[in-house]
Amino acid sequence: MKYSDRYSYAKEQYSRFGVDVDKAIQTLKGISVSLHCWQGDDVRGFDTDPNKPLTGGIQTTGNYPGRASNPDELMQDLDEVLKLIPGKPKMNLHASYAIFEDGSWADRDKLEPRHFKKWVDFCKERKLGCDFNPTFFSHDKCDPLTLASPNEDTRRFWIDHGKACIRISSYLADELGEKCVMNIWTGDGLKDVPGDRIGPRVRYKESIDEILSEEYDFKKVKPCIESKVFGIGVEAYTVGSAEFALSYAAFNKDKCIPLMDNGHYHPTEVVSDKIPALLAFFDEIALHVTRPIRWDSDHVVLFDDETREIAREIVRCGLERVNIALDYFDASINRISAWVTGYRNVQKALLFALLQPEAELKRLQDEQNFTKLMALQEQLKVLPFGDVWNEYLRVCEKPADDEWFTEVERYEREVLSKRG
Ligand code: RNT
Ligand code: ZN
Repeated sequence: MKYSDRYSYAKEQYSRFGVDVDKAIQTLKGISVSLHCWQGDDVRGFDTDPNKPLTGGIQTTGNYPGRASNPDELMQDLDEVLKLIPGKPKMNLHASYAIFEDGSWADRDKLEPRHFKKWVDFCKERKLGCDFNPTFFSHDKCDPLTLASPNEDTRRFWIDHGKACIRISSYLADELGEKCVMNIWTGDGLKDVPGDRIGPRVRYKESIDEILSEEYDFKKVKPCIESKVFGIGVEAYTVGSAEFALSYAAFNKDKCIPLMDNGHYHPTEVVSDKIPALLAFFDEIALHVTRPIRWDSDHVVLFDDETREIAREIVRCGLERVNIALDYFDASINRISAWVTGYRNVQKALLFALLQPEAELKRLQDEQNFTKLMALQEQLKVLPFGDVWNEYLRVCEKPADDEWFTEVERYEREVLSKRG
């Protein structure tokens, strides 16, 4: 069957359920999804010794060759990724990716917008917005706590880092003309049974208060508070737990928004269900989309049930209310492929969600016709989705699923395998 015939057939199938396929494709083209720079170099960054251990309870595993080890390599890899992903990507940087030109190194409490000038140029040339993250890990000043530290000197250093990052986020938003989502996450916690649980939390709260006292326009800079259940080495106690982070965001709605990472909950909890729970109270939220296997393992995002369900809730609750970012790091496979696979799968999940006859499903639920609700949802799963996905890629002028991998193989041969 000819390609265009396949698409016409798919369109017809979806229209039987009242779904406008062309409209879904147009909508998807405009949904911004943040591409995390840290997949390219195993979260090492450029501001300190790249061989130091990754701290904060997160971990990359694997030693696949070709890791980017300087700004030029990382940007070159990002360009390769940008060639292969459809949609509207936005960059997502960590403060540790500051670029120091002419030996002008600055510690994290002293970072300035100019240290991100090269990234701004990179984004401008590619018409990308940019999100940002203070980096509260992999640094000598983690004692090992940061914003929750009982040591005033440590805490001050990290507050100053947070404030510097607000200024950098404002700069990114102004320069690029798109809002900058700035996520506050620390790995602060304890390995074993605490002697004091409230002290660190009060200090953490006061530290965030101070960071957010830095001036910024909340329409342009969106500070987020990311919660977590536990990390490696901090199994017994996490300062920024779910209740802490949510309460902070709820009590400071005019200054920040909550961020949920779907690797940061107990394994039977699902973020898809938490999205509408939060959106009953918050105007806006942010997400880190990842894939946890038994723990916050940050595997590459797949086109799986929960990713689809997360996408469906984003679409149902309002695309403009959810800031979507990727957050995973796999060092055991080709890193370009990891980036591309995850990004394309989030796009796929969003397309799948946009192709659901949501009004009809809602009506069946409200009429308590649960029998048909189940039957219909099962029917929808096997509609010719792949043909719509192919059409989307064609419209975006991006390689089909059976084309992009050959390009990644070429890049590995010609570029990655030559890196020292
Ligand atoms: C860690 C958090 C955090 C980091 C990134 C690098 O568990 O998910 O968001 O992954 O900031
Ligand atoms: Zn995260």
